[in-house]
Amino acid sequence: MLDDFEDGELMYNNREGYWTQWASETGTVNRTLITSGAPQGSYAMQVTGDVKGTNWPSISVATNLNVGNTAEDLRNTTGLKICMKGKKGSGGTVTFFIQLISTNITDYSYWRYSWTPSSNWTCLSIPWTNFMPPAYGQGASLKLSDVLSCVRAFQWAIVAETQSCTSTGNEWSMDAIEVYGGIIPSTNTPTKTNTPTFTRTFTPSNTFTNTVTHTSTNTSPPTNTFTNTPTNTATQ
Ligand SMILES: [Ca+2]
Repeated sequence: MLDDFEDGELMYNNREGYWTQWASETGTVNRTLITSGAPQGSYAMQVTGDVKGTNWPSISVATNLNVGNTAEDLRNTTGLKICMKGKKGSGGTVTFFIQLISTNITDYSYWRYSWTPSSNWTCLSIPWTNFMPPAYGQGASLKLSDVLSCVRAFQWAIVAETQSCTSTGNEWSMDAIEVYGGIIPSTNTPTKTNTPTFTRTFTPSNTFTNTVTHTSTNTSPPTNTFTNTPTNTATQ
């Protein structure tokens, strides 16, 4: 189980990977602990936010696979299990993506699974084969096995479908996040010891500098061909 939120905090997943969040331009993003109605156990996480801006705005949260924030080989696993519910904001058009953050992609053209928000909790087993490359960038030229060989984090992104967008009141709740079909091998051996060098003194905040550039060529409605160029400078 990567994270089920049963420890009642939203800073680290169960493998001590760090959760991050960011919002581009004038958007906002927050994550809060759900304490009732969770589909698994007592707690879940809710992400809320506004996607606002004039240059293909987006908001997201992400969780690193391990404490060292190193890439891991997921080729021997099958996919991602997760329970979700959500609601698109009003006032603009957005898409909800689960993205595989792999270290062999540096232009943000990550492989992604497009999720249609459901107002009721829905638990899915999403095979990696349901993740698709964007039509541009490095991701478009890779194979799924290339991506799976070096996954560093999972990201949940709410992305504008228009260059200028004001989508307010987006909600994305999640619980019971788990890689299934195998055990995640820590091939890169995170340097976690019995004396971890981090302390749990972080507070969640939007302490990132983001520069998102989307270049869209809407050749067909289901094909969102844009380019994300976030420059995230995490301040911990
Ligand atoms: Ca839970």
